[in-house]
Order: sequence, then structure tokens, then C-alpha cells
Amino acid sequence: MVLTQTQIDHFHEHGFLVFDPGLDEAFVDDLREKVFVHYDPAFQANPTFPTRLQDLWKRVDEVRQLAVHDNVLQALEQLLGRRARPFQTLNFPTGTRQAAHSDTIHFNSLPHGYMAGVWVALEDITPDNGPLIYYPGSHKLPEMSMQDFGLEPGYEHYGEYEEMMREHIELHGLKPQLGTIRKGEALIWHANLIHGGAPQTDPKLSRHSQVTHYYFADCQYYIPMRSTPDKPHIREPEWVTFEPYVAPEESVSPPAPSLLRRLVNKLRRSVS
Ligand SMILES: O=C(O)CCC(=O)C(=O)O
Repeated sequence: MVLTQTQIDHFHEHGFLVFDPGLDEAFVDDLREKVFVHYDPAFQANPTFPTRLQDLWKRVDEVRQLAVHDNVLQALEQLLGRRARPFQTLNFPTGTRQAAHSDTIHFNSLPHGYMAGVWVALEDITPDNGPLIYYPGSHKLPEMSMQDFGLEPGYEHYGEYEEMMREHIELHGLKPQLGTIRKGEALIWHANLIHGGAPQTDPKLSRHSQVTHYYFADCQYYIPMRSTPDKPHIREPEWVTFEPYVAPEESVSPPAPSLLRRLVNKLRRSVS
């Protein structure tokens, strides 16, 4: 068992849990270095603006190894009582300044509540380098879809969602906390915990981190932004693999029969 009952209770009470998955420090440093070279060259030359890389697990195996780390998977299973499987990784070299949201707006499950984010610090996180910001207890409020906010689904309306979420936080008097965790520690959030990226007070600072999003077994998975209350847009996620990723070979289509016929005729003409 990776988690104690006190930790499990903390997660259900507050909607998040900081825990130590026991990562090797050399592994964390290696991962951070291997990820860095993949960031946009403009960022590498001037690493002061927010950028991110999605699903780098396919190209940097350490990212995948962290996503399927046994202690993380065990902790998630203890928290929700079902097997967890990662379906997306995000790597960040700086603070994101992302507005407050709940992940239920991006990915959701039926039954609800079987999704979690795991945010791993790849260096020490302080109030100055743009930590995660989250609202303890907000997971207990009802899930808010676009329709619940009186909005049309679709990312073209996402700015309106962010505005409504700001009002929702104010209305419920939610108080933020900062994820100032140490290198190698992980913060797990509940599917409905409201969170975002706090401003980075010094733009020259880095804030290396990896977020992995997980679903749990025996659910249907849907995309809220493409769903209506009576018609969820179900999808099978692209799961992070338990073995190193092998890209599917590019399929070489056989030449069309008409092309073959033309080639044969050309050959015949050239030999006659
Ligand atoms: O890392 C951050 O600043 C925010 C990440 C986040 O909101 C997410 O991955 O859902």
C-alpha cells in the first residue's frame, strides 16, 4: 500500500493530495533535460514565456515511465477503488497562467468522478515560479458543464467559461492554495477540483513540471465540449502504453490498378 488511510481521507475531504511517489532524483533530472530539448526553439532561446508539450511520452520514454509509475498507479487505485490508466501527458517548463477550471470541462467519465490529474514537480516549486493554484473542497460542488453555465459547448466559447468560473469561485467564497511542493513530489487532483496556474512573479524563473491525466477502469469516456446533456460524445482515449511507444508503421498503399495497367503498357511499348 502506497497511501495511508489518512491520506485517502484527505483526498476525499479536500479534493487533492500531495504525496511522495519515491522518484529517484537522477531520474527526475534526466527526464527534465530530455524534455527540454523538445520545446520550441524560440522558447529555448528565450525561456520566459509559457509553452507546453502534449503527449511527449511517445518521444521521451522517461515521460511515459513517470506516467505509468507503479506508485502513482497504486495511489490512484487506492483513492478511487478502480485501476487507473493514463491517457495524456503535458510537460511545462514555466508557469502556465492557466485560468481556473475543472478538468470535467475537458474530459469526463460515466459514471462521473473517475478522472484524476497528477502534477509532478520536476524542480522545487515556490510562490514565485508560477505554482499550481487550486481551491480545496471545490470538488464537492456540482460539476459545471457549459450548459450549466448557460453556454454553448465548443472551445470558441471557452473564454466565457473562464469568466463564469471566476464568478462561480466568488459566489461560493472559495479560497485558493498554492501547490508549493518539492522536486519529485506529486499533487493528485480530483476530476472536479477547480485549479489553474498562478502568475509567475519572476518571468525568468523556470517551473518544470509534468501533468498526467488518468481515467479509471470500467467507465465510458466522453468529450464535454462536444456533448449535450442527452448526447455525450463518447471516445476511446489513446492510452499511454505500459511498454516503450512504437509508432505505427506508415502504411504504403499498393499502386492503383489503373496505374499498374499504364506501367505494364509502357513497359510493353518500350520492349516492342
Ligand atoms: O500546471 C498548471 O499551471 C495548470 C495545469 C492544469 O490546469 C491542467 O493540466 O489541467
